[in-house]
Amino acid sequence: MARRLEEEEGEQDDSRVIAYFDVDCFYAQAEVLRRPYLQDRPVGVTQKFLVVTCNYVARRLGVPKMAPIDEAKRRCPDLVLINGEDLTPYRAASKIIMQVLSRFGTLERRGLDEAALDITEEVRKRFSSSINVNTFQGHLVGNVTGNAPDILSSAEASPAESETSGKVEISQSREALENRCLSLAHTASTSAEVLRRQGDFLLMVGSHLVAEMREAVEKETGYRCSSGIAHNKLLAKLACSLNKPNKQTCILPSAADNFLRPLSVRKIPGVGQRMEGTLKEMGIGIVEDMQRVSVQQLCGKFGHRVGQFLYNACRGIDPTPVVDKGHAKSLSVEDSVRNCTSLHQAKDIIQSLAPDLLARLDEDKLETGRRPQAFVVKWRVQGNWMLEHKESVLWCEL
Ligand code: TTP
Ligand code: MG
Repeated sequence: MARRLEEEEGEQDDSRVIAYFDVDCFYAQAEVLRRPYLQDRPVGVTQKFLVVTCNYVARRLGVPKMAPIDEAKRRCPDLVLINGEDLTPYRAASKIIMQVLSRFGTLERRGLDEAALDITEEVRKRFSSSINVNTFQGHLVGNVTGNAPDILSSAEASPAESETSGKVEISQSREALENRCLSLAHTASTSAEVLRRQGDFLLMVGSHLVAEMREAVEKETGYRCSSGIAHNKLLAKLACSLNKPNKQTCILPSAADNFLRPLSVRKIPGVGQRMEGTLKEMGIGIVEDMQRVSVQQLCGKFGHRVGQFLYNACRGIDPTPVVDKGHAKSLSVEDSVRNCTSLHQAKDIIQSLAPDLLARLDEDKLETGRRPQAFVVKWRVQGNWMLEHKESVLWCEL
């Protein structure tokens, strides 16, 4: 059993180039783009009593994301607040941003302002044609040192360095990198084997392409985003959040373990507050602690799927492919309410949500020709927060 589980972690394919994109302060950026005079002012976007996000001017003045409005105003009295409860403009912006990105590779949407892209094919094309080695851009996790021929194989950060000097501005080592790239490009053009083994180098070329993609997004849509580049989705997502806003970071496979080990388990995508608590009870606070736990223990505690995911994730392993899931299978609208104890109140809530849903169904029909088959109402009750639902097949066309 143990053997089978560990085998499931799969072969690490270091030859992929995965880019992860996250739009900077998305809703706030959308609002500022519509009102350029707010460019240099602190701006927060509100939903109910929360500032769900704010621009980086506001963040520098001490306003965090998801702050209660009172608290945000206390920290930054000049904060300009804009109501962001109508998501229509954000959905529209998301669509055009994703359209630009999808020109460069297979795109998997991960929410309104995030996407993972497999850009391996485009990188390989550039790799075997001409590469402008003078235009490396972004940050690099990995200690780029040594003589030119050894640069990529020695790109490791010690645990102590991983948070600081481990993030090396590529430009600092430009001369050495250029030498290495030139020699590799020369060899690789004649040998597919060299190309396959030089995953690090593919990521470097990927960095170059990602800079171009971010530039295309900004030029064509106005939006700035940050990006991560790595050989899998997990590492690319983690890299993406390392240097924000409007920056990109590449994690080399050889540096991944040292980078991951000191991180809080909470940094692993999918580990929420509840799982963090359970892991704490097991004596697991950071990724390094998790690496010491067997796959059987993790599967015993969290079930096979999640246990196996955690076992892989803490080793920087993520064999999952980037999948273009196409149009969403369902459309939903939701809201949280303080008080809903009667059928009458429930009807009012559904009526207030319906116009947005109907507008989106019409838009979806124009794009895909689909009409909905079923209508589902889901709700959570304060206290146990368990999701309950009732489903009904639609008897008429909406
Ligand atoms: P995020 O990408 O988490 O945040 P952000 O884009 O505002 O900022 P960052 O630069 O750190 O990426 O979320 C995207 C948008 O989703 C955000 O602008 C507002 C919205 N949002 C909510 O409405 N509620 C939430 O709980 C979160 C996390 C985000
Ligand atoms: Mg974002």
